[in-house]
Amino acid sequence: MAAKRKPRYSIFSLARNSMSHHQGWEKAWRSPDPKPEYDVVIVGAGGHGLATAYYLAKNHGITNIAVVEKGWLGGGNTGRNTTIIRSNYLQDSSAALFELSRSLFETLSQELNYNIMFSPRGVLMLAQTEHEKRAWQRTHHATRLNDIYTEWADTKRVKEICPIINTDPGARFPVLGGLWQPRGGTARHDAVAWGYARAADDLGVDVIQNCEVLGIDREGGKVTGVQTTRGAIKCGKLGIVVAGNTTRLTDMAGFRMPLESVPLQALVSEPIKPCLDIVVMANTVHGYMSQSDKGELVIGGGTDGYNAYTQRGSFQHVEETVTALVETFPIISRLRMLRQWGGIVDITGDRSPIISKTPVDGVFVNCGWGTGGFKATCGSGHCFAATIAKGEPDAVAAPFSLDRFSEGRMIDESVAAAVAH
Ligand code: FAD
Ligand code: PYC
Repeated sequence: MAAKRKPRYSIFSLARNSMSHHQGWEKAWRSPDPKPEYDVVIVGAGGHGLATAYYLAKNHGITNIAVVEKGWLGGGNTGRNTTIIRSNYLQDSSAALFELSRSLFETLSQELNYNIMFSPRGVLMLAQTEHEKRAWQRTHHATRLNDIYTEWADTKRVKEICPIINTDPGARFPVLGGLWQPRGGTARHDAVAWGYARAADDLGVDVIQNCEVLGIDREGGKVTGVQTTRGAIKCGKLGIVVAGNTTRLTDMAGFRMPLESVPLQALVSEPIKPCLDIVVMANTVHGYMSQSDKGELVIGGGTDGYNAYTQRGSFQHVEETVTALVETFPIISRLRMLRQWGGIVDITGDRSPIISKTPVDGVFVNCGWGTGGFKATCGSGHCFAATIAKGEPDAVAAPFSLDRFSEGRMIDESVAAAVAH
């Protein structure tokens, strides 16, 4: 169902505004000052925080919500990722979560009345060692049992799907096949944040940028509010959705998290004519690629091997990634790289996220998405909203609680995480 909103522009107003340097264009969302008190405060206006606020308002009728953001909305990992969407995970609980999200992406433009440019162009995970082949074949069987459509592609089929791949059997890492998910793909990352922000704003949610949380107030083991750069805000419930900054926030609330924060980086090449119409991931050699609508090759590699908050990546990673990809895609060997950037990702021991209540009554966390949470934005928001509204995790979120680390109930997705870390 589309979010309830009045049409803002007619064909005439669009024509008039195109001549007037956009004067008089209505803002897509308001910029309110914080109110003294809200039912729910969400920290972090990335895709996950904004989606959570939207589903809280739409599915649970809770609209007295503030989403507070220290910078600009979508300026964290949401605006820094390489936009890959897939649900080819091994464990049943992950398959349920990531497939819920992938399927919500299919209709998200209609739901939000905002073009998020979902492009189900297909995602191919290459197998370049015998061991990797077995791991992906196992995942293929698991996804089929979970009713998620994937195919096992042999080398000939890989070449058909992706003609620019070097399938020479004499290569150092020969292509032995691949796991193909035709309904995976990409979406425009910042449009996802903007679409959720506008739809949440329409439902009465206050999205407050330039508002950093500096402290978390508690009384008798229960949250009472937050201290921010724009003053104190009281709240009944608090959702922490800040990706690589999670442990900084949970330190403020007085409990520890099983997370590490490390940089992950990506880069784009100069634009070239269309040559790659799928997403391809080569995990043994640590590189993956897709082609943007502008023609740039969007490329990423593994995480840096140290903790940091720099939102950059190390230079040797650029070199390693490109060197590795040139072996499998010789066509890119003469391309110049245009720019490179990084984000800080929060990684759990089992490479699965945390969607959970916490030791502080009224505080909920949504984190640990590591290198792979963009694809989960819709599903994560959907089930985190239910968890906050009901005070207990819903069926999809339940396996991802914090308790699993003390109970030893790991959800091992180190192969599906696909990016080495
Ligand atoms: P974010 O978008 O980071 O939002 C958190 C927000 O919290 C930020 O805007 C931040 O400013 C704010 N914040 C932090 N501290 C405070 C505070 N004290 N007060 C107020 N606000 C605060 N995933 C995929 O599925 N596919 C991919 O292809 C993919 N590629 C990636 C490539 C790179 C280079 C990187 C870095 C990540 C990639 N990811 C990918 C992972 C994905 O980007 C993240 O998992 C996802 O975007 C996390 O979204 P989020 O909303 O939780 O976090
Ligand atoms: O989760 O598919 C993914 C991914 C690709 C690159 C970074 N994360």
